[in-house]
Amino acid sequence: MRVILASPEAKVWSERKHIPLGLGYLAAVLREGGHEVMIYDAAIEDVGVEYYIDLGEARGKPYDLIGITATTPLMPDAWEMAQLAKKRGLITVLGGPHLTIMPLESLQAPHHDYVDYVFKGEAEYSFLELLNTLQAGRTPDVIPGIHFRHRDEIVASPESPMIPDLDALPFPAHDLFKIERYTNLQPLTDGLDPHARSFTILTSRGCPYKCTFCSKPVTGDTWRARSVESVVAEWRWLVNGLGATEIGMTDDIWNLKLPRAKELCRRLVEEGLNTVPWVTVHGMKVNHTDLELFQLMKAAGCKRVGFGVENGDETMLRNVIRKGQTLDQVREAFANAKAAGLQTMGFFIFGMPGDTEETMEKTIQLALELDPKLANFMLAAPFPGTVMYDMIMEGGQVFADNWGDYAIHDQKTRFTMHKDYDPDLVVRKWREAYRRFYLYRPERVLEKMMFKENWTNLPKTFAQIQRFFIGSKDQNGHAPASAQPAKVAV
Ligand code: B12
Ligand code: SF4
Repeated sequence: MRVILASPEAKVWSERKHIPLGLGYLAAVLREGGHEVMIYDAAIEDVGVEYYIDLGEARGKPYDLIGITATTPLMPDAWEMAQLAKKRGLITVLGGPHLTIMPLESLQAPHHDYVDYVFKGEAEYSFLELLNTLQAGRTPDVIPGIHFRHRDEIVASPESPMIPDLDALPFPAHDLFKIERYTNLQPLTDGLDPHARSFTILTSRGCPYKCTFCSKPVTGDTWRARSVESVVAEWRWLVNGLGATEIGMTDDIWNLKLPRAKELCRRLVEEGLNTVPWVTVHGMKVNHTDLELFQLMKAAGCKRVGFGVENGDETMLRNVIRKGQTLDQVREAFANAKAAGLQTMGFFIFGMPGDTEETMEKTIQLALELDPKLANFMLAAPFPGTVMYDMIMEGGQVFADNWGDYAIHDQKTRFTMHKDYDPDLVVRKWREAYRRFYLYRPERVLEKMMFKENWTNLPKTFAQIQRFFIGSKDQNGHAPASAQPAKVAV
């Protein structure tokens, strides 16, 4: 079959473009199975997906099916894309994190008019099975994780167990990405290179921790690691075969097993693959690190490490966020990473249930104390299916009424709780954090002024100043009263 695998544009991340790796994995498996695949990522394209659909038609090689990926905030765009494709006669399939949490929603009105199949979970093998079934002219029956309408009923198959042997999967079809259109992975600190050849790599899937805000429906609680040799072989292909200029590790927790993490670094050095800089895009876990790991990472070409710090209050960390780490472990990890010569990034969340002026102040104080190169302050977003969502529903109310509102970098809160929780205060403290970290310290201001991108792209600079330091009328505080109560069904 001829297939388009598509991702809508994540507007909130418009300034940094990452390859949608999940589509790369699906593409690789479908290609091995004999299907013809193109990847369409709206974030880097100048034309809509319909352009390629029409082009295929005009050239006498029409596409048969479109597979669309979506996280929660991308759902409105995913539905729009499915609608466009359906109008042109394609079979439409949806998958990804949001569909894993809420597979039925997209098969109900009004979406069932344009969504044919939905997949829950890791879908490399099951999606291939669907394509083979359709190609053979058969009706799909029981395929792991598949959901579809048959007459007036929804057929829902149980999800398959998570793929146990990740080494058995082919490498993602990195060659199908228009890689020169992606930016470097951390433009906030490095400048936005619009022609970086930045690839991401996944060395493991899953995470055994259970942070209450974290929505990890796809990769789950069981950590599954690829062998070091398999990772090194993919790394070699990226560097020597595809000319990578930067690599980002996107595992949930690549450093869970310290000896394996160290072994990977040693092998990168031995192979001479340490010439291309790499970063940990998502946080490392502080309590699975030591000085030697950071030194080995540095030797292996790593430039920057990120850590999920989340909150500066020990009780919040332990009882509300359930992060499984202490503040001392956070301090130690930052100190060791800096001592090894790595740049650091810290991720902090504002407005978790139970956050007060005092705890948020402690978070700001901790950020100032740790003083990472980049501090990322985020507003808590209650993704459905998380413990945090349940905590809120016990005594509060979610007032985001559109999945598009679930982008965690948008400057508005999305829920309220009992009388001690003040959504407006949360936004004020969040903005204060940015001001105190980036604006009120001369060394930081100087650093920003030396940053070429801030002068060569003034409209963007002003937009960021507005967004992080000032805010606009409709972005301050929570959603308008008309958006309440919650219209979100879980
Ligand atoms: C790297 C990453 C990013 C990168 C790049 C994202 C990109 N372009 O793909 C950046 C930093 C830009 C990013 C941004 C955001 N991210 Co992010 N990100 C990740 C991370 C760590 C890895 C993604 C990945 O490669 N996974 C590995 C692949 C193999 O899995 P997958 O993509 O889910 O694909 C598999 C299945 O889902 C399924 N599948 C996927 N698509 C399709 C399509 C079809 C048709 C089918 C049949 C199957 C299918 O099959 C795939 C293969 O098994 C995940 C955490 C995680 N463990 O997945 C979070 C995660 C996806 N992100 C998340 C969030 C919240 C966001 C943001 C919304 C944050 C924000 N700013 O508000 C944005 C949204 C951006 C977007 N594109 O949607 C959440 C999503 C939760 C949810 N309920 O949707 C996750 C799960 C993190 C978490 N634990 O909370 N993210
Ligand atoms: S450690 Fe990271 S990936 Fe694991 S549950 Fe916590 S936030 Fe999610």
